Amino acid sequence: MSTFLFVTPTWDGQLWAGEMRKAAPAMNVRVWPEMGDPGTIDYVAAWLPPPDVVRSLANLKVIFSLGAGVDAILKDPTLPENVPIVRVNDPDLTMRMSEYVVLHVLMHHRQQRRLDENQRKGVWDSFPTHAASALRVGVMGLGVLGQDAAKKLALLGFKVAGWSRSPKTVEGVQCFSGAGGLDTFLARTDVLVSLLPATPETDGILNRGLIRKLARSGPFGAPVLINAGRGRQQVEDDILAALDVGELHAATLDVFRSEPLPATSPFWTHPKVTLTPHIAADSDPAVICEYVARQIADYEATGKLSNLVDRARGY
Ligand code: NDP
Ligand code: OXD
Repeated sequence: MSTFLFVTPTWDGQLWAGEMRKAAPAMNVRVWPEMGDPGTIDYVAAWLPPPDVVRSLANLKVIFSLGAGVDAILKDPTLPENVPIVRVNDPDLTMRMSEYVVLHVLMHHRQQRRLDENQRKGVWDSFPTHAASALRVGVMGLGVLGQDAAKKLALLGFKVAGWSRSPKTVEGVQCFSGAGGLDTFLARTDVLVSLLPATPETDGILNRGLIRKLARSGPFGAPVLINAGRGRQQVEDDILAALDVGELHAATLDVFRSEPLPATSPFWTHPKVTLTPHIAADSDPAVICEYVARQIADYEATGKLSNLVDRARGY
């Protein structure tokens, strides 16, 4: 019988363990810190593991992330080097992210915040609106999540482009890549959506310099920023300053440098900011445990794993 350990100090480990027992009834499931003999653990699911815990699992076969991002695991400086890391790539999570991106692009496009404010004040202002085809959306990160969101936006009629590290071909989406493609991508973008992973290269990428390279010829005269990637990508003072002087028209932010967002953050009350508490694409415990159980069954049958993390790239 294989043994599976949850090391998720900021999540409800018992809840996850319950779902894992349903998904893999033959598995012996434990929750850190009650892990028993570390040498008996075959598989671990980790999210912000304390240093040395994962390293102490001498016979570990696979490390699982319970989300699509792996920064919360790679942050552990003591992580064993030779154990593969598998991340989540599941239609449930992908659909949740696409719902979020489509919702917020549409919200800005249809000026819903302005309509809500008018309703609150009892103002009947039927201002002119524009077609989806008038808005150029640019998705940074054309991975599993970025590609799906980009395709769904294109189906709605938005002019969609994407930017990734390596060149891509995505139907209905104009693709740019690498440092060489970034400025052209930004210059044609009215609504910038970030679905990038947190890596040393993407740290602070959403800064004033980048914001100034975005298009200003769109329907709102200034660009909109939507970030559901990671907070580390944001230079938050730059975003606030850009909103204040009108270099940004509005922003939707799901992720922040510090989470939970401190009560003192100006983002809470900024009139041009819509914020959500890192819920763009929740990991559903039942769904993700089934995904992990499937991976383990495949691994034990064939020795193969899918959706492996490349530690050198950081995602
Ligand atoms: P993928 O690994 O599938 O895609 C990442 C994309 O980013 C790839 O297209 C990759 O390029 C691109 N990329 C990475 N580094 C760079 C760079 N330096 N320059 C340009 N492009 C780059 O990840 P997912 O789509 O599954 O997830 C993306 C991220 O979304 C996660 O890492 C996580 O941070 C975030 N997330 C947020 C959630 C939330 O609730 N807010 C929920 C789930 C995920 P290439 O294709 O060339 O490799
Ligand atoms: C993830 C997340 O990476 O929820 O899946 O942020």
